[in-house]
Amino acid sequence: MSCSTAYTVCPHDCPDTCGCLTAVRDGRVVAFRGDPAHAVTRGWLCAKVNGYLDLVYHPDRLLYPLRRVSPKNSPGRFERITWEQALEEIARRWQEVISRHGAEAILPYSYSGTLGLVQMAVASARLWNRLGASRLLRSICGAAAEHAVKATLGGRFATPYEHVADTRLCIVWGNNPVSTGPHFMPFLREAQRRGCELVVIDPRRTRTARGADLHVAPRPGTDAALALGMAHVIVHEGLHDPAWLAAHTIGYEDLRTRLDEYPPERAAAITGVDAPVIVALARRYASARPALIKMADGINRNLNGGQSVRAICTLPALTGQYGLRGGGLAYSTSDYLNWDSDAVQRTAGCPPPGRVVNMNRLGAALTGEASDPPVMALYVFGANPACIAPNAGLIARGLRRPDLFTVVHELFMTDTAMHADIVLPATTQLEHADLHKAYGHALLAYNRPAIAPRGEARSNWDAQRAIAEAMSIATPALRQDADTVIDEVLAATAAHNPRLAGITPELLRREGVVALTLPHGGVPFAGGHFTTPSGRVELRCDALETHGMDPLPGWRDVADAAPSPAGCAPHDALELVSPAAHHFVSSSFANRADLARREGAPRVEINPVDARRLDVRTGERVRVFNTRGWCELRAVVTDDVRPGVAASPKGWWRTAGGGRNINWTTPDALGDLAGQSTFHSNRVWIEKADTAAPATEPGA
Ligand SMILES: Nc1nc2c(c(=O)[nH]1)N[C@H]1C(S)=C(S)[C@@H](COP(=O)(O)OP(=O)(O)OC[C@H]3O[C@@H](n4cnc5c(=O)[nH]c(N)nc54)[C@H](O)[C@@H]3O)O[C@H]1N2
Ligand SMILES: Nc1nc2c(c(=O)[nH]1)N[C@H]1C(S)=C(S)[C@@H](COP(=O)(O)OP(=O)(O)OC[C@H]3O[C@@H](n4cnc5c(=O)[nH]c(N)nc54)[C@H](O)[C@@H]3O)O[C@H]1N2
Ligand SMILES: [Mo]
Repeated sequence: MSCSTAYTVCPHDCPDTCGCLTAVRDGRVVAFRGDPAHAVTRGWLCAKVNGYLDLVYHPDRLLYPLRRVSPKNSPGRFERITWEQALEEIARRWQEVISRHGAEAILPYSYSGTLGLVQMAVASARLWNRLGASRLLRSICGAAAEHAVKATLGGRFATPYEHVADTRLCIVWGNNPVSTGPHFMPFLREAQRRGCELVVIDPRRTRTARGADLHVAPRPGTDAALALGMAHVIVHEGLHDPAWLAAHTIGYEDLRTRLDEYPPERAAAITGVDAPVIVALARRYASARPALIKMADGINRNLNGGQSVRAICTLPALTGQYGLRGGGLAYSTSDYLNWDSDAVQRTAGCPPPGRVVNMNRLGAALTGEASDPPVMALYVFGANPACIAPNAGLIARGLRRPDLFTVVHELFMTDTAMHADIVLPATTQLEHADLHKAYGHALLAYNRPAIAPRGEARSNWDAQRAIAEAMSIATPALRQDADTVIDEVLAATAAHNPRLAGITPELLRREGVVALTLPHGGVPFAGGHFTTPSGRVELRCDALETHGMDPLPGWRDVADAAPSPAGCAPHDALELVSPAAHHFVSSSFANRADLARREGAPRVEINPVDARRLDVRTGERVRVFNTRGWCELRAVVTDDVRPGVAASPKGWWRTAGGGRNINWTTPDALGDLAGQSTFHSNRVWIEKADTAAPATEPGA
C-alpha cells in the first residue's frame, strides 16, 4: 500500500484559486480538502469544489478518443478510436484546410475550464502561433472592465482580502462574492463584526445582498449614471479631497464639468434608484474611511460596461482613498504577475500572426462573418461555447455545418462536444501539472499531479504536443513537458518582475503555495503611485479615444438593439440578467447530480408586478424569448428582482432545459470597450409555455 499527499490547486474561474491537499492511496485519491495554511483558503472549500472527487471519478468522464458516426446536423453518435487514429485524422484534415484555405481557417477556441499557466495560457498560444491560426479575442468575461481599470489606474492591483478587516464601509458593486468568490466573505464578515457597513448595488437581491445593510437595485447598465450622480453630490457638497485630486489625478476639471450633467434627480431617472438614496449613499461613502469598493466582472457585461467601471473608479479618487489600507478599489490582482509574453507565446520563427476573431461572435464567425477565409476547422478546449457563449442558438447552427471539422477536447460530453467530429478526453487538475497565479490574491501555487490520467485522458498541453508531432512540427517550444514550460516561463518572468524575488521552481514544488513579494504590505497604489502614462489617476483618459470612447466617464442611453418579435410591444420587454449560479462555475459542475439538485431546475426570476401582468405563478413553465431565440424555464415570482428586470442564472446545460438554455436569448453585440460581451443587455419577452413555440429563430 502506498500513501502520499499532493499539493493541488483549484483550477476554476474564481478569484480565490484555492490551495488543496490531495491524499492518494494506491493510485486513487482518498481525500481532498482545503489547505489550512493557505492564507485565503484557510482550510475550507466551496460547495462546488468540496466534492471535486465526484468530478474526477464521475461515471460520465470521457476516457477515450471518439469519432462521430452520425451526420453533423443530427444528434451526436460516436465510436471509440485510438489516439493514433484521432491524431492522424486531425493532422490530415488540418493539412487539407491549410492547403486549401490557409492556416487562418483554423480557429482555436478556449476559455476558462482551467486558469493554469500551462494548460490555459501556453495551450492557447504556442501551437496556434506556430500554425498561424486565427487568434481568439478573449473578451467573453471582463475585457471592458480590465481595459477601463488599466486606463484609469494603470493596472489591476487590489486591496488584499486580509486588509478588509479594517474597512469601515464596503460597497459591493455588481458582484456577488457569496457565490462567486466565497473566500472573500469571512474577511468581510469580520469587518462587519467590527462595525463595517455593507452596501450591495445589484439589480437582483443576491445572496450577498441579503447580508447587507443596504441593497440598492439600479436598472442594469446604468451604473455609470449612479456613480456620476454620487460624484456630483460629493463634489457639490464639498466632500471631495481637492489636495489629493491636485496631486494624483489628471482631468479633474473636465470631470467636474461632466458631473454637472448628473444631478441626483437625473441619475435617479436613469437608474431607477430614488434621488435621496443616491444623495445619502454619496454622503455616507465620502465620510467613511477607509471605504472600499469591491467589484468583479458581472457589472461590465453590458453595452455600457467600460464606462460603468470608469465612472466607479473615479469615486476613490474624489475622496482620496486610493493607497489607503482597506480602502480604494478591489477589482482584480491580475497585474501583480503577468507571465513573460515571449516565453509563453514563443513566436520567434512563426508565420505572421493570424487574424483576430472575437469569441463573442463565434456563431456569426461560423456562419459567414469570418469569410476570408471561412472558419473550416475549430478546436475547442477548456470551454463550452454551445452552452455558455452568447447567442448560443447561432453557435449551434454554425457547429452543425457539414463542412466544419470540429475537435473538442473535454472532460465530458458537453453541449459543445455533442457537435464534434473528434472528441478527445482531457485530464482533470489532479492528473496534470500546472502553475497558478490568482486574480483575487497574490499567492502563486504549484499543482502537482496527484494521480495518473484516468483512461487515455491527456492534458491540454500533452494533446497539443501530440498534434504538433503528428503534423511533423519539430520546434522545441512544442516538445517541452509541462514542468519544463513552468521553469522556463517562471525564470523569464522573474528576470523582470521583482515580485517573484526568491521564488524558484524548487520552492514552489516544495511549499505548494508561495506569496509574491509586494511592497507597502500589499496596499495598492500606496504613496499615490499609478502606472498610467501620466503617473496619475486618469479621470480624463485621452488614450481611450483611440478605442472610440469618450475620454471622460459618462452614461449612454443604449439598449439591446434587436427588434421586438412580431406581435410583441417594446414596453412589455423585461431586461434580463443571467448572473452566476451558486452551485456551478459557468457551465462546469452543472452535470454533477448533487449540485444540479441543489441549484434546482433552470429558472427565471420575475417580479410580482410583472408576473401579474403575464399571469404567471411560481413553478409554472414559461417561454423566455426574443428575436435571437427562446428557451423554456421554470418561473420564480420574487421581489428579489426589481419590476421590469428578470434574472436567470447561467450554467445549466441545454439537456437540463429541453434542448436550450438562457444563452439562446443572450446578445452577441459588443460592448463599449475591448469587444466586451453584453450578456446583461438582453431584452426578453416572457409568456406561459403552453402556447405554440415561435417559428423562426437561428438555433431552430
Ligand atoms: N458559483 C460561481 N462562481 C463563479 C462563477 C460561476 O458561474 N458560479 N463564475 C466565475 C466567473 S467566470 C466570473 S467572471 C466571476 C464573476 O463574478 P461576479 O461578477 O460576482 O458574478 P456575476 O454573477 O456574473 O455578476 C455579479 C452580479 O452582477 C449583477 N449585475 C448584472 N448586471 C449588472 C449591472 O448592470 N449593474 C450592476 N450593478 N450589477 C449587475 C448580477 O445581478 C450579479 O448578481 O465569478 C466566478 N465565480
Ligand atoms: N448568460 C451568461 N453566459 C455567460 C456569462 C454570463 O454572465 N451570462 N458569463 C461568461 C463568463 S464570465 C465566462 S468566463 C464564460 C465561461 O465560459 P467557458 O470558459 O466556456 O466556461 P465553462 O462553461 O465552465 O466551460 C469550461 C469547460 O472546460 C472543461 N474543462 C475543465 N478543465 C479542463 C481541462 O483541463 N482541459 C479541457 N480540455 N477541458 C477542461 C469543462 O468540463 C467545461 O466543459 O461564460 C460566459 N457565459
Ligand atoms: Mo468570467
